[in-house]
Formats: sequence, C-alpha cells, structure tokens
Amino acid sequence: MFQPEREALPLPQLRALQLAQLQVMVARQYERVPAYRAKFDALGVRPDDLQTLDDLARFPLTRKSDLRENYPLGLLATDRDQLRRIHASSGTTGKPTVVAYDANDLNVFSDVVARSLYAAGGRPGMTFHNAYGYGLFTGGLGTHGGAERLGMCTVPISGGGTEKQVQLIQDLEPQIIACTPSYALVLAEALGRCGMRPEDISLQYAVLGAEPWSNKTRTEVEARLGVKATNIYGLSEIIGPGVSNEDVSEQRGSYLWEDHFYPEILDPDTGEVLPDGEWGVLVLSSMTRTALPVLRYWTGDITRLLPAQNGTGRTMRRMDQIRGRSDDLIILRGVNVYPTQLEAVLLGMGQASPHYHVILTRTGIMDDLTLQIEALSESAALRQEIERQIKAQVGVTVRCELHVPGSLPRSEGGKLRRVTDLRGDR
Ligand code: DLL
Repeated sequence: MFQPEREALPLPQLRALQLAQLQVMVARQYERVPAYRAKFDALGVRPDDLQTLDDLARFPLTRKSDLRENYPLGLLATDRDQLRRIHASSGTTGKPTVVAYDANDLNVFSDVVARSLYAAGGRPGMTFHNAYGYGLFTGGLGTHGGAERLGMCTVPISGGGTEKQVQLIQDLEPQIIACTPSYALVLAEALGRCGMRPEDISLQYAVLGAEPWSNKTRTEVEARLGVKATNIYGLSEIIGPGVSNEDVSEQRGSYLWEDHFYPEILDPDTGEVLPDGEWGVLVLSSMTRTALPVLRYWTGDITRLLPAQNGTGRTMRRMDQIRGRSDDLIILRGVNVYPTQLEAVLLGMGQASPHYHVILTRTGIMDDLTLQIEALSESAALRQEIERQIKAQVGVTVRCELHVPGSLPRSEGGKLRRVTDLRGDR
C-alpha cells in the first residue's frame, strides 16, 4: 500500500473519520457557498442535522446542472486567489463544467492517484508512459502528479500520435502505461505492426479508465501488450482520475479511497439509498476538497459497492465495473458527448426535423457514431455540412445518415431512447 495508515484504517475509525469530515464539509458549504445554503434551506436541513452517516440521506444532491448553472466558479468555497489549477469536462450545452483546485486539493489529488498507481503495480523508480490527454481534461495532469508523488519517472506523451508513442515505448522501455482501454488496443496493434511481440514489449502494467470497458477488453489488452491491466475510475467533479483503482493482484473491483470520497448508491428512479451489493447510481461527496467540494454528487454511473477483500490488507470498499450510465452520456473514443449536443448543432442549422437517432457501432477496435436524421431536403452537401459542424462544435467525428421525414422512431409516451448501442460486450 502507498499509505497503509489510511488505506487499512480499521472500519470503526474510518466511519468516524468520514462523519467528522462530512460535518466539517457541510458546515463550510452552508457558510461559504450561497447556492448550497439555498439548497439546504429549501430542504429544511442544517449542518448540525448531520449526526450519523445515515443522516446524509436528508441532504441535497449535487448534479451536473448545479455546476452548469453556477458556471464558471459560483460554487467555490474558497477565495479565488487560493486557486492553483482549473480543469474542465465537456457539458451538454457547449459550456464546459469547470472545476477548481487549491493547494490542498492538488495534494489530495496526487495522493489518491499515487495510491491508485501503486495498486495498479507501479513502484518508485519505474518509468510511466502517460498517454492520457494533458490539458483541461483531468486525465493527463492528474495521473502525472500521482506518478511523480509515487516516485516514478513520467513520460508526459499525452494522447494521440501513435507512431511517436510506439517509438518512445521502444526506446524508453517504460514498465507502466496509463491510457483509455480503447487506446491501449490501438497501441497494441501499432506495436504489433512494428514486429513487437508481447514478450518484447517492456510494459508490465496498464492503468485503464475514463470510459467503460469490460473484462473482454482486459483480456485482449493483457494478451497483446503483455501486461496486467487494472481499472482506474474517476470524474472531474470529484477530483479526476484516482477515485478508485483495482489492485493488480485481484483485478476484481476498484478500491474506493473512502477517506476522501464518501460513496453512496442510490436507486436511479426513487433516489433512495441502497444497501451495499445492490446496483444503482454512484453518488460521491468529496469530503476533503476545499476549493470546490461537492456534496452527494450524482455521477450518473451505475455500479455497486462491495466489501474489501482480505488479501491486500485494505479496509475500504470496492466498486464494481461501471455497468452504464443513468443518463445518456456517450463516451466516444474518450470524448464525452451528449446526444443533446448533437441535437443542438442539428437544430441550429434548421434543415432537419427534431427527430434523430444515434447508432453506436464498433469496427475492429474503434467506436463509430452514426447520426440518423430526417432531412427536409435530400442533399449530400447538407450531410457533409452537418458532419463538419459537429466536428467543429462538439469535437467528434460522426457519420450522418439522411432519412425521409417520419421514418425515425418517435416517443411512445415514455422516455425515447435516442441511442442504440450496437457495440456489444466490450
Ligand atoms: O474521465 C477522469 C479520468 C481520467 C478517469 C483518466 C480515469 C482515467 P471526466 O472526463 O469528468 O473524468 O469523465 C467522467 O467518465 O462519470 C464515467 O462515466 C466515465 N469513467 C471514468 N472512468 C471510468 C471507468 C475522467 N474506469 C466520467 N470506467 C465518469 C467506466 C469511467 N467509466
């Protein structure tokens, strides 16, 4: 373990720590963040109503819309001059969700990522090939800080530029790589094309996340790269990568760093808190963050909580692989896309009906998005213009397909499923 005094904290002490930290957090939010105070008041709760962990269920949830409504920094709980970094993730309206870190938050970030990378097999002295994107996305800089804290030598290659990645893997001989699972497959294929067999590749460990993936992908990555692959989970609103990570000796469920992030599982329809072991939406409170702490953040990710396994000595609970999302966020080659973003572009152009459908497919190892629309006039130029606008405004390459008006699925009273995912078990 990287921090055994925290990771193996006896459960009664861990629960007491969580309660104490949550009490400080809600008091601070009530005092410093008008939007939280308004939410507390609307529900008739006060910070001192939090006497046990079960009382948390009475407190308000935070949703992505709260961050959007308070764009860019309306939920800050600290003074602006205390900030040391900004990250952002794409939102539904074109405006990103902005998250902010002070010095304490960056310290927490590095610690939880260092723990994660240690659990994944990383050790001081190793070389770490970091192919998560650097920039506003939390993946690159987030894992970078943790790798340095752990004492690894980081190669900040960022995403893309596959040929260069292959070259540097051959030349610098890293032991550990971090990237999205889909990109790990792309790299494996490219290394194979250079005549590298798995046993020739220096890599021993892969830390994969930022998008849903399955054990089938794990088996493929492991076989092709000659590594042991673990799952890293996280989200910008809570911190970035490093909310949880599997232990490489088990590869079964990701240890959730519960001394910083308090997890709950809620029924997606009723909002009721569910017991451990049941599937529902993961809700997280970033207890130890100080710049922009979020209380009971509705991640939208469907998972379940599992007890720690005995082998590693950790006491913290694990979370299962993300089974899907309660909303309709699409993660296409690592880029977050909401159908509503496509809709906004489409409708903004005024030449298609509001009825559209998204089909996700997989050719080889790449995900593809086909946007089916009902065009008011049949023209190849329109199709190309929509594809161009979506690339420019949303940042993803899609294929647009024109259909005659009236032919695409309509709502039958309940929710209309805008997305058909034909990618199967990955
Ligand atoms: O994706 C942070 C991250 C970077 C995690 C690098 C892991 C590695 P966001 O861009 O805010 O942050 O996207 C967060 O991505 O709510 C999940 O839906 C999805 N996600 C992240 N990790 C996993 C994972 C980063 N291991 C959203 N499995 C989350 C499945 C994941 N989905």
